Amino acid sequence: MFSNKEEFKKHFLQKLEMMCGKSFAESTKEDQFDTLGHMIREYVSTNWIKTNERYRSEDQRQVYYLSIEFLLGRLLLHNLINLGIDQVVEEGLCELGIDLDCMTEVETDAGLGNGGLGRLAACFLDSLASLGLPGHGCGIRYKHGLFEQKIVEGYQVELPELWLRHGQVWEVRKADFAVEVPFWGHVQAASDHERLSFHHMDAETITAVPYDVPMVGYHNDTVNTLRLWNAEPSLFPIHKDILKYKRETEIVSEFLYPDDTHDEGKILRLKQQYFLVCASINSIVKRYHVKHKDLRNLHRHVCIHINDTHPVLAIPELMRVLMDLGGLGWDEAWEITTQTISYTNHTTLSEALEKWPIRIFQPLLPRIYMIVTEINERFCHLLWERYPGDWNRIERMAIIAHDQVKMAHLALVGSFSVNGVAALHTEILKHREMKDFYEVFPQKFNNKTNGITHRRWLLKSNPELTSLITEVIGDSWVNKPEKLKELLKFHNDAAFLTQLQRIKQENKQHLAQIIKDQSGMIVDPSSIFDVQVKRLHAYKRQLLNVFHIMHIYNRLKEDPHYLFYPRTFIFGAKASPGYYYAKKIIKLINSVADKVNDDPDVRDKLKVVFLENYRVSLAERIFPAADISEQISTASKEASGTGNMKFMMNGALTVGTLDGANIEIRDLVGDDNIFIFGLNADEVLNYKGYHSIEYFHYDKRIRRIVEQLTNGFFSGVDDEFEAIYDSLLIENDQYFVLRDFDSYVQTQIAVGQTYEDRNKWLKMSLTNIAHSGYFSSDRTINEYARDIWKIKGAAH
Ligand code: 26Q
Repeated sequence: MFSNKEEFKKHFLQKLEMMCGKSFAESTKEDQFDTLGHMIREYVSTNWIKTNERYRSEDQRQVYYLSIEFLLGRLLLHNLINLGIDQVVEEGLCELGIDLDCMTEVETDAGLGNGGLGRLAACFLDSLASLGLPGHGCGIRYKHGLFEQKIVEGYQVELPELWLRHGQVWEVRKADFAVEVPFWGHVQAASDHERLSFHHMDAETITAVPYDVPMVGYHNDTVNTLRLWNAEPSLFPIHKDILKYKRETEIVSEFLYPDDTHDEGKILRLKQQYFLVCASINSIVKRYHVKHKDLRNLHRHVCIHINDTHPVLAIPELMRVLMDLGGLGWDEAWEITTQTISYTNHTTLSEALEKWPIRIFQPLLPRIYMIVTEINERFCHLLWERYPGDWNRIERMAIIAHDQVKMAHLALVGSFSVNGVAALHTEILKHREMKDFYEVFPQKFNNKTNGITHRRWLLKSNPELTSLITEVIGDSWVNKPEKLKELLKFHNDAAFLTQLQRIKQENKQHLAQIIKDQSGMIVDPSSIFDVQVKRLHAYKRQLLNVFHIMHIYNRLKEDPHYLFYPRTFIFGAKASPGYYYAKKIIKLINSVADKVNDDPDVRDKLKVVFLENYRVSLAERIFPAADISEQISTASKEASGTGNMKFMMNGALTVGTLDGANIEIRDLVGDDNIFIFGLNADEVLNYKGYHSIEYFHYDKRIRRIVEQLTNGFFSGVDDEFEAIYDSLLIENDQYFVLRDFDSYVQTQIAVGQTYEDRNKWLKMSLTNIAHSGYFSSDRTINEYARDIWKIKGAAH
């Protein structure tokens, strides 16, 4: 249907009139976007059906990736590229007077996620489809994704986000596959045919209706599925108050991570988790039954992967389905469940480990709670046999203890594979955070270093660099990104390095324009673009970056002739709405920006930009334009990071600690092609006797900066930064900001000096691009497929 641009134009115009009831001349940009979107969806339908038929006929093991987040971003250009019709469409539209780039801007990001974990899930779906692997996503169709961020007078303001305005074009509602999800009520035991059975009585049910989104593989005719569940009232509500029931039902898929500081919010979050899990498991089992009768073989045909612990109720839910619906006994059901479920851990921060109070869990999910209790009892029994008398250990490891259900323990016990997301992270899990469990289940633990899809983060976001690479090494790297290494032979090729520089410069000009459009600020594209974009968290240490900027500012004020290569510091970050400290850091960044950008003494050397509403589509503009990638978390705290890989792939150099996947970046490019500073993980984890106050007393630079937080340096905001001040001096700076300050400043001096040797810089940049193929999520997914899921791609 799209084989040439004439055909495309004809179809497009016909479709537009049919869909919108308007002539082309009357149509809006939105009409045109909807038309193209629907054409694409129809175009992929044939292959979508064929892919499903193929999986059924080949009877391949299917993987289901359960995740509470999928941070997809925009899909229009992504789909066009993967289908291989981007050029035909671009040319066809151009002849109609439509600019494809402008059209892509109409689409609102599908922001069904917060950050790394959600974007990883989206990259994985792209790799699964592009490798022709039978892997599908299961998630929630939040009506509102992550909030839209506005900065008003330096403060973050959150606005509700409405992605469905334009997201609807990609989804297909499948009402006939709806699943009933039971909550509340009580469990009745009955004995039939000498077997004890359990019945969930007086439950309130919510209907989960699937909306399927096609996941289009790259040039391979594979179309997998992302199934997003929408919460709707059941047909026969037992409630008298129908409006209340409708409201309580629909809210389950209304917001991503609603506030959990109150019990009401907590119940809602747990409801969401069970809603996702129950709907997904039941639809997986239903699909299994199309071809297979005996549930005893489920694990041979199905793998269910849980993305962190948020979907961990998949374990008791599968037990429930196997026993209560399938009639299997406990031991058989447990064997199958623990061979079906695999689990990825994304954090070692103890505050991020999920625990649910029994008083919330038990009434909401009475049958699931019973099953978790039984899992816990059997597990504690096993521990007792292995460690007789070691009550402390059993108390530490129990799934239920101190009136709480520990979700990570449930995941560790009920899965056959547990993986961390970078080498260091996995080692920390094995030898520290999950040491007790590693001792009992060493065979379960493995590492799968994260990756990113080079199709979105290079092909789509940096078409100029993509063309240059293809020009010099051919296009086989697109399917085998490891081949980017062939670029190393251009290390001494002056003409190639000049091209590389030209492309970076153009990308910086694009970003400068975006900055101007967003804030009115003029930044100089020949300055160093030094970028930190990621969620705002104390452990990610945006504060260290800010302190460095304040230091440079102070230095320039003291000595206007201080030799300093002009820099533009760029930030993008959303803070969780209830995270007070993180919001103060945003205010601080903006206060520093006001101070610095307004000061004629430093104006030509220093600029600070806070880009509002950091999200996938903005990230696609930022990574290609960066010179410096800030990856400065306190060592041992960042599980992996994935932004670090996106920067590297686009030729930015990393300034980073030896944390997460930074270590693997360093191992690949070597110490000469990365700027490493600060304490390492061992030093952080075993630090004895840190007294931040000493750094305040003995380092004049630090004292001055810390005092500036509260001494009126920022006009009109005297007590604004007290919490930051206190975190450093009263709470003893738990993220070692002051401890790493000097090392960071020294390293930044080296960065500035290196940049002045442009040839050297470009070679370093090239080395980074050349080694970035390892971080393609195709490599990561191939490892999951080989080691965990035991699945193979289809031969074409
Ligand atoms: C926990 C308890 C209660 C409610 C919510 C949560 C919660 C929510 C979201 C805990 C964690 C998350 C998200 C974690 C996340 O995004 N982690 C990041 O995952 C990336 C992909 O593996 C890594 O690269 C990052 O290092 C890691 O921070």
